[in-house]
Amino acid sequence: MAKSKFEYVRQFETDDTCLRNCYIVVRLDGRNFHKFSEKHNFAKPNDNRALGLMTRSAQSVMEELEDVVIAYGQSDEFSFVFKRTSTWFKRRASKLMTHVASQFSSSYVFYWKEYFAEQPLLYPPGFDGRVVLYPSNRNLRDYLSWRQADCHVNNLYNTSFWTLIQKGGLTTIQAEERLKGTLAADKNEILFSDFDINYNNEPMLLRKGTTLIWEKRDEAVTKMVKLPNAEEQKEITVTRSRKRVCPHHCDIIGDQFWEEHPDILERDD
Ligand code: DGT
Ligand code: MG
Ligand code: MG
Ligand code: MG
Ligand code: MG
Repeated sequence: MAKSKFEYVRQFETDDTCLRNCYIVVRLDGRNFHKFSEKHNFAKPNDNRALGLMTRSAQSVMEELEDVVIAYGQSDEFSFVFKRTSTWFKRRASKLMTHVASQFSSSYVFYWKEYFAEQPLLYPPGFDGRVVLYPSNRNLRDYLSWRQADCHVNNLYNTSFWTLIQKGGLTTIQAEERLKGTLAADKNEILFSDFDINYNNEPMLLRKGTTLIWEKRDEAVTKMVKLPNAEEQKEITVTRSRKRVCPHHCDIIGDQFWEEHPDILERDD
C-alpha cells in the first residue's frame, strides 16, 4: 500500500518497551475511592462485596490477558505481575497497562450486580495504572511484601479506628486522637483489652489481602458417549486437569508460599 504523506507522524510515538528479563508489574488503584466507597455505602472498614468484586475483576484480567503469573490485591488496588520472559505486545508498557486497566474496569462494571445486588452503580468508576519493572526475584518478592505489609498496617489501623467508633462510641475525631502515635502492639492491645477482639483471629482475607495464581485442578466433567452396537447414549464422568485462577489469603512475605508454589517465579540467572 502506498504511504500517505501523513505517515511521518508515526515517528512521534515514543518507545516504551520494557527492559528484557524484568518482571513487569502493573498496579491499578481505584480513582477517588474515598468518595466512591461512601456513595455506594461500602461497609466500614471492609466491605466483602467490594473485595469480592475486585478479585472477580482481577481474575478476568488474568483469564483474558496473557502471561500474568500472579496478582495481589487489597483495598482498591490490584497488582499484576507479567512473567519476565513475556513478549506480549512486544513488552510495550502503555499497551500492557491500558489493557489491564480497561479489562479490569469493564469487568468491575460488568460483574457489579453479582456482588452488589441491592446497591445500584451510581456512576462509572475509574482506575489509574502504573508500570514498574523488577529485575530480580528478590526485588519482585519485596514489592509484593511491601503491598502486603501496607494491607496489614492499614487494616490494623482501620479495624482499631472503626471498632473505637462502632463499639466504643467514640467520634471520628476522638478515635483519631486515641490512635495517634500508637504502635501495632498498642492497637492489638486496645482491641484485645477494650473490645475482646484478638486481631489475629480477624479473617485472613482482610489481614493478608488476596493473591491470585494459576493452579492445576482436577475437574470432573460428564460426557455423553454413544456406545458401539448400542442405540442409547451413556453418561460417563471423566477427570480433566485444567489450569484455573485460584485465590489465596495467606502470607506471601515469608518463604513458605513460594516454596509451595515453585513455578510462579522463573530462576534468576
Ligand atoms: P486516589 O487513589 O488517589 O484516586 O484516591 P482514593 O480515595 O482512592 O485513595 P486510596 O486509594 O489511597 O484509598 C482507598 C480508599 O478507598 C480509602 O478511602 C478507603 C476506600 N475503601 C477501599 N476499600 C474499602 C472498603 O472495603 N470499605 C470502605 N468503607 N472503604 C474502602
Ligand atoms: Mg492512590
Ligand atoms: Mg484509590
Ligand atoms: Mg488505594
Ligand atoms: Mg486497533
